[in-house]
Amino acid sequence: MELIGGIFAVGPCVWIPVNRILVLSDLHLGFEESLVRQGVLIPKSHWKDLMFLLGEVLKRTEPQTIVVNGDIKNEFGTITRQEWDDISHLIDFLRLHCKEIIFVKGNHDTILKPIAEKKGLKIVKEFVVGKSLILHGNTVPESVSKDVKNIIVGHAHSAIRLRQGVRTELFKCFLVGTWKKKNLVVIPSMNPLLEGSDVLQDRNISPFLSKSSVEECNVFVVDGVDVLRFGKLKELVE
Ligand SMILES: [Mn+2]
Repeated sequence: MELIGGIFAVGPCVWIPVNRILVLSDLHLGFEESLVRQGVLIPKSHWKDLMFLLGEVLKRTEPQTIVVNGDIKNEFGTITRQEWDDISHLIDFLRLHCKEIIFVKGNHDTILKPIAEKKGLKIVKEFVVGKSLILHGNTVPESVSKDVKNIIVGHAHSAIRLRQGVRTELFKCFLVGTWKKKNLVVIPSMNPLLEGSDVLQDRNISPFLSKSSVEECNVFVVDGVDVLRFGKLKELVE
């Protein structure tokens, strides 16, 4: 599904075919451990679900470069054994499917450095490809080059609650709008356990979006590897 000129969505990931770049965001590995510590029961299939989804996305895209756009891990400050193993496993898996992996730093990634060093991976603040700037998106940049036409961010964990008969369900979604006259693409979280924040309830999910600019965003709903166009957020409000 094309989100905006040359930028596609495959599952919860952004795919830029001309550069063979796949962008995924907000894996929040270790999130299930923190839930377990809080006494929340979760399905054990979580890791399998994530790897299956990632496998499907990789099969459809065959990227040259994979950009992990921030918040690969969940906890601030410490790293648990589980997180270390998961991240290590994930990097090895991604490496089998691309030539290059780039970590863009997120606000939860304070101690990602030792992992990146061990795996010989670079951590960057932002990544420019063609006319697109990829960054985590917890803060807005002070200045952006005139050559940049598209800004691709994560961090917001964008989702939307949809009604199906009497039931409602939260779906991950992309938001496509504008920020300072540039195209803005907000990527949802890749973590299957972390559906996200409902944009119909919370208009302040990203520092790149004001209450009025979020209303103008086009919503693209993610259902597994499929992505559906839902039109503008303000038209979905009723
Ligand atoms: Mn974040």
